[in-house]
Parts: sequence; C-alpha cells; structure tokens
Amino acid sequence: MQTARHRTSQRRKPDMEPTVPSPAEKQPAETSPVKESLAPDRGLQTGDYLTTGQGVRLPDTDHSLKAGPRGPALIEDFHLREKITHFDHERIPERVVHARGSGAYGTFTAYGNAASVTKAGFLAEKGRETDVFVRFSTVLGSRGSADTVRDVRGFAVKFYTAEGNFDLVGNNMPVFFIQDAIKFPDIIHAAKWHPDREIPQAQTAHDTFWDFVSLHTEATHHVFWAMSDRGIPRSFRTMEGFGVHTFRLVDAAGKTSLVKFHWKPAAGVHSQVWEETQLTAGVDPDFHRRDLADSIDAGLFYEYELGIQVMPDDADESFEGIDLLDPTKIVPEELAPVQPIGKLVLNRNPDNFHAETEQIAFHIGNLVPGIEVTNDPLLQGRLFSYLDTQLSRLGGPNFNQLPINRPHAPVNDNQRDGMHQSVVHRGIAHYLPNSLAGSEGPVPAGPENGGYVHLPEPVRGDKVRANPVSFADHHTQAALFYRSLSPLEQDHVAEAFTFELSKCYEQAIRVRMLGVLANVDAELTAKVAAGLGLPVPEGKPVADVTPSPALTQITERAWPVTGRVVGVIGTPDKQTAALQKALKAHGVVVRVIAPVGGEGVERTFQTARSVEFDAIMVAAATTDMQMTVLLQEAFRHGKAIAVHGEGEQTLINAGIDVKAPGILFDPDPETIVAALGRHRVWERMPLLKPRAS
Ligand code: HDD
Repeated sequence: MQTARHRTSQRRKPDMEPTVPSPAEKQPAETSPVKESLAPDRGLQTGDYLTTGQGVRLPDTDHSLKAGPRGPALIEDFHLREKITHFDHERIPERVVHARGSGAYGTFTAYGNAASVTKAGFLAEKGRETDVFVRFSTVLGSRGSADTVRDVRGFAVKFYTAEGNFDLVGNNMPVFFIQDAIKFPDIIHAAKWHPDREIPQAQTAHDTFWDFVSLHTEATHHVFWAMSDRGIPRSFRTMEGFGVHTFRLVDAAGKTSLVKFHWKPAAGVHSQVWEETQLTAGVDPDFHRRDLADSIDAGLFYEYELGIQVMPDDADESFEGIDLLDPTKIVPEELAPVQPIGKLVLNRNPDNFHAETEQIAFHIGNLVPGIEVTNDPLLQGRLFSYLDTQLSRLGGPNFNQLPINRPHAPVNDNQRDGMHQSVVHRGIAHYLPNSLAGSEGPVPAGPENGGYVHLPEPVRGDKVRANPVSFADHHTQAALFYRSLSPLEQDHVAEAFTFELSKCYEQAIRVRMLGVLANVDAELTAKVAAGLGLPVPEGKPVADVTPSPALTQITERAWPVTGRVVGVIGTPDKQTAALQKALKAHGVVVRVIAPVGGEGVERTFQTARSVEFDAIMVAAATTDMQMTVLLQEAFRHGKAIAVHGEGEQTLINAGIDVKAPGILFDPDPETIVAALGRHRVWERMPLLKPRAS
C-alpha cells in the first residue's frame, strides 16, 4: 500500500527548483495566506510544498539536524522541535461521558405539521431543509473501547437552523437513571471503571454500578431498558432516539404544549444477541462506526423520522397521572401517539474525525425560538454542565468558532478575546448600548425580529432540597416495560440481569438487587434468583399494568433491509450471482467469502466471522473449521441461512439441523429479503438448546 509519505515524495519537485516562490507562484492579494487562514474550513493546508507551521519550505522531514551523522541532535533544529511539540499536544481530553462516538452530516426536512405547536421555523415550515450533524456514542467506555458493549447509546443532533443552532441531545432510551442532575457525578462514578484499576472498561457488570442501582431505586426503570435488547443495538441505523425530557413548545400565537421528542428509525429497531455482541467486540470493535461510514460511502443512507408526543400544558405538568417533569417516566405511545414532523437523512461522512466528530460541542441549552425547557430537575442541571465541560475539553470559550460548531446563522455576539480566538474583530465598542459603533454594531432583536424571548412564567417556591411526591414510584413503569416485551425479550432481560449480577464480587449487592426486582415482577425475580443460585426474596411486585405494545421490538412486521449484510460462502455461480444482483437492488450488501482471496472475494475463510453478517448464503461444500464455526454461530444467533447446491453438505458437516426454521433451500430473493426484514428467525430461538440449569 502506498503511504502518505510516498505520495508526498512523488509529488516533490526536482531539487534544483527554487525554494522561494517565483513572482508567478505568489498568491494574488485576494487569496492572501492571511485570508486563507481565516476562511471557515480551509485551515492552513495550502500550497504544493511541505512547510513548517510558519510556512517555511522544508527539504527533509525524516532526519533531525545533528552534529555529524552519528552526533547529538542540535537544539537549533526548529523543525524537529516544532514537529515533536505539536505531536506531544495532539490529543484533547476525551468526553467525561460519551467518550466513544462517531458521527455524520445529514439533512432534516420538516413536514410542516409542527406549526400547530411551535413557531420554530426548521420544524414548522413545510419542506424547509436544515443541515445537521449527528453524533452517536456509548456512555461509559473510553474513546478506544468497543462499540457493541451493553450500554446506553447517545443520539445527539445539532440542527444548524436559520435561527441559530438547536441541539437535541438524547439517548436511545427514553428514561434516565436519576431524577436530579446533582446525582449525575455519583451515578457516573459508580458506572464507570473502578478507580483503582480502571476496570472493567465499557460495561456495567461490576459491583459499584449495581451497588448504586440497588441503593437508588429511581434507577430501576432505566436498568430494565439497559438490560433489554435496547442496550445492544445492531447498528445506529436500527435504534430509536429520545429527547427524554419534556420540552415546552410555543406556537406563533404564544400557545404552549408539553412535548417529548422521538427519533423513529426507518429500518426499525433491531438488536444483536448477547453472545454476538461479545464476539463482535473482539472481531470488530469498530462495528457500529464502520457500518455508519461504509453505509454512507455506499449511498445506503441512515434515515429516521422525528416525531413528537404532544401533551396539554396543564398547571400540574402531568398527563394521565404521569409527572412530565420526571425523567424516569415515559408516556406510553398508546396514550399520546408519536406524530411524525420531519425526516432526517444522514448522507455525508466527516472528513476529519478530530476536527468534526471529536470537536463537536453539544449543549442542551442551545435552543431556538419556539422551543423552551421545563423544570425537569435533570434537565435544569444539564443546562449548566454542557457549556462548562467544553472549557476543559476544548480549551477555552471560543469553541463555537470551530467549523463544526459554527452556527449557519449570522453571529454577532460582542464576545471578544479568549484562548484560541480566531476572529480578527474590528471596532472598539463591543458592548451595548453604545454610541460609537453607529450602524455597524448589533442591536437587540425583539420577537418581531426573531429574538428568543423566554416565556414569562411566574416562578415562586420555598428553597428546598426535595423531590415532589409524584417522583416516588420507581417500580410501576419498570413492570410496564418488562411486561410489554415478548417472551423472548423477557428472557433476554432475565439473562442480562443474571449475567451482570454474577459478575459482582459482593453477594450482598446481588441480594439487595434481587430485592429491588421483587418489587417489580415476581417471575423475573425467580428467573434471576435461579440463575444466581439465590433464594427468591419476598417483595411487593407491581400488580396490574396495561402493556404498551409499542415497546416490543419483536413483531411480525418486515422492515426495510437497506444496509443489511449477507455473506456468501463459495465462489458465486450464475444462480447465486443473479440472487446477489436482486439483493443489491434492495440495498443489501453482499460479501463473498472464499477459501482464498481473488476477484470479487471480500472475505477469506480466515478473515470472515459470523458477526459481520445478518444472513448467510452457503453455495459450496467445505469442511473448513472456521466456516463450521461461522455457520454454527449464525445458526445460534437466529440468522437466516440460504442453501444452494452443495451447501447442504456444509451445514450437515457443521452439525446444523437443516430442517430447523430459517434454513432456506434455493430461496428466491424475496424470501431472503423477507427473512432479513424480520431481522432474525425468531421461531428458531426457543428450539436452541437451553442452558443447563
Ligand atoms: Fe449528558 C454528553 C445525553 C444527562 C453531562 N450527554 C452527553 C452526550 C449525550 C448525552 C448524547 C454526548 C454528546 C456528544 O456526542 O458530544 N445526558 C444525555 C441524556 C441525559 C444526560 C439523554 C439525560 C436525559 N448529562 C446528563 C446530566 C449531566 C450530563 C444529568 C450533568 C449534570 N453529558 C454531560 C456532559 C457531557 C455529556 C459532561 C460530556 C461531553 C459533553 O457533555 O459535551 O456535559
């Protein structure tokens, strides 16, 4: 492979060429280096020659300046010192939470129906297109941790609207661990690695997490989501996003509504299975970010609809008995349907991970007229944290000038100076009112000119450190969630609790957590207790709840299959080639797996692992051990397996029951697409050998 250095040396001009620019080479005045450096996204990387940071051309970047070839390095070597110094400072602190993430640009198009509840133009104006950047993330792991761990996923969207930036900083779960932001440092201290050894990485299966959760029952509902299949998504394409908090929307006439934001993926909600996530973390720790980037490169864009649940803005800020200020509660979709108000398509990869994905700075307080916050105590604390954290992460108050953070609306903020100031501000009167700037300076904008005027709400209350009584029920919605799942998903929840609690060293924590579960659901508690080998505790399980069918992700529905990956074992013949063509027309990615590399072969027997594929097509006879493992895993993980020609023998060699559900003999493309659209062969799962009890 050609390295960057080789490319540079190929482009290098002959040595006899002058090392100072000829008059003809000099930049014309209007594109002077000064202007270039201030241009939004160009940076300083211009010109044909390698230079220092000061623009001095360099003849050699491979040898330091020494006193003779064997001599000590000379301190006068400005190039050596500059190169090493810059390198020494190339990293910035990772995010204190959500350190690992990846992102993409996209376009949001409003349907216009949101005009009935908000005056925010990017939502209310039919057909208006707004640029966005989305960053997906895991919460707990370090920047270098694996993508497929069990964790909450961040779903943060920056809308560069004509009225200024609006950030919807959400997660793929609609509820949070805690009700008050003052506990955020505590839950994160408990959930991240143990401070003595910095293990375990990127997971909650350890003592401090379960210690916290079992002592703070407000976390119960959230951990049910985290232990469910929602904690291990198949890709960022197949997960929902939630604004979590209730927001207050204001329409053009000043009428207000209480609203919850939802992102609904066009591809449906799908997850990995637990063993699959663990294998993936080793085989391809970049599984989710690779899928995002590869899909966009292939034109197989991720798509979501933005939806809102609209509740009346009543004095008690509750709906059907649910306190809308409590971030540990959902409003079931059956009570307040999610109304689609716009579409998001992610269609462009960033060019530079650091400059864009790493330096993007979200802030829940980036609001535009028509969208206001509520008194949710978790939200209120977040309003402080996001700006504050950027000061240490991005090194000063001017991070809004970074290209990725710059609004696509005019900025005229009278802020000056500070670390890394990259704007040459003019004028002397950067304060208001002033009599010196004349018509040059900014003037305040009233509502008629799009100014953000906070809703004049009366605020009064005694100073207390307390929660409302309506925040006290920590169990009912956990039961609502659990009992809305299909039996298979319920099994996964029980297995996840059992796995995680088994990893705790302290028996007392397991026992205490079982006591919490006993106040939610008796059957679940019995299953987990059996797995842990502990007695089933007495409890007061939640009695009757009305399940919310919207919460289950295993349904009869077949979803679009864009971006799904099928692995084909064997050199394609005419029949399989036709099948591949038909699958590709549905947006399916087909990868050929052959004994050795060659034209059209994307994986060899040595490099392919089952976790890369959503379905397998076997078109050749082989007894290769790695293919045997691949097929056994695919079978165990409920993936459809299509069989052609001698492929049946390969399955038999691998000990796979060819009569099992989802083994498809000579299927037509539509049959494979239908199987992929249901994500897994769910009927096969209960037939797999149960774990020995
Ligand atoms: Fe937060 C990052 C989502 C509560 C403090 N948060 C962060 C990110 C997401 C969320 C998606 C990553 C943004 C990115 O990609 O850069 N956070 C949430 C949600 C919450 C929540 C959905 C509850 C509903 N967060 C929360 C609280 C606090 C914070 C209560 C502090 C009081 N969050 C932060 C932070 C981070 C952050 C420390 C780290 C990096 C950053 O902000 O820019 O300020």
